[in-house]
Amino acid sequence: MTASVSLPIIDFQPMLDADADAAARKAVAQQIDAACRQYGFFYLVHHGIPAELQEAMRKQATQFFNRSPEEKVQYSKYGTVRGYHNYTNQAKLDENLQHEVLAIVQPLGHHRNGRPIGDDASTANADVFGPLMEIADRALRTTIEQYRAAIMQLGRHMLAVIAGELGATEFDFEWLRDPFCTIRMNYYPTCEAVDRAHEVGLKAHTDVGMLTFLDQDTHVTSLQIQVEDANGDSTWRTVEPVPGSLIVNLGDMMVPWSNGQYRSAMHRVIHPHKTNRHSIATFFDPRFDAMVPTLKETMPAGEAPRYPPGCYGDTVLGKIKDFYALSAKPDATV
Ligand SMILES: O=C(O)CCC(=O)C(=O)O
Repeated sequence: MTASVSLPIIDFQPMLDADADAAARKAVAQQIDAACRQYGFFYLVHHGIPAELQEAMRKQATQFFNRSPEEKVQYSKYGTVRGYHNYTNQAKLDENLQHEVLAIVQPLGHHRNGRPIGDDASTANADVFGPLMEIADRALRTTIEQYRAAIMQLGRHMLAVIAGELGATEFDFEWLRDPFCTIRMNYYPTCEAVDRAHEVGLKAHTDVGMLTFLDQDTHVTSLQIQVEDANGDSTWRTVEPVPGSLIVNLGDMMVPWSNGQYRSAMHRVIHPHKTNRHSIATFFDPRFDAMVPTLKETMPAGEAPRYPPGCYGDTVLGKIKDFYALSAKPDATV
């Protein structure tokens, strides 16, 4: 059995409380900074996302995955990131462990008759992201929109805290204007409900962007992260659910931004359980075409950054096909 990791449980309340004293805020910022260095993962409690909104989002996810296969497949944009994917039926299973996903890529903000309007980076790369997704179900759509807005606000706040801890005195990053957001609603069926020749789960990966906020079911332990010991050797450890928390993890762009001080940790899901599991991963990422520089305060005087500046969108496009093992139409040879 895989041993579990004791990730720090960080209480964000002082950051949300106008009356909290400076010492309490500093203590929170220091805990976040230490967790970013050691694990690239931590639990966040009293994060300010209303419990009713989290509950509404979970309810929408559960209702969606409970729909019939015929209904869910209406949300498929085969061969692209956006929409519904059922890796349980996928021929090329080695590419990804068995699970189902509803991937919601922005834009979400403006709709007419349930259809998104407007243009952005994802529509400019529609061959990868897929055509804009119509979410006719009003409750699903509005819950996603509210949840996304709340997490984006938390993302900006968290990044400002982290930047301050890295020495930045100002937080108005050009590359963070119009952050790119994807939400992945994940569903892991029971191991009995699927072909036993394959494992239920999600393959090992790092996230591409800045910060991911993960809401996971609390009745089962399936998430694992790679931790490094003092010799630099890596081991997989399970992440026990902590009720009321969001898990925050750092994406790849945080490494060059912090000049290599922070970790973007590999993680995966192994779900050999007789009960199903839901999780909702929300990615708070830079503007799609932004070049994310190294934060100048992280560079010792006279030294160059350890990493060349990377364009977020190019990095995503490069990584996407590997990660998603994009689903082909069921009758196609994969
Ligand atoms: O289901 C989980 O706990 C992890 C989800 C995840 O890593 C992802 O959707 O990228």
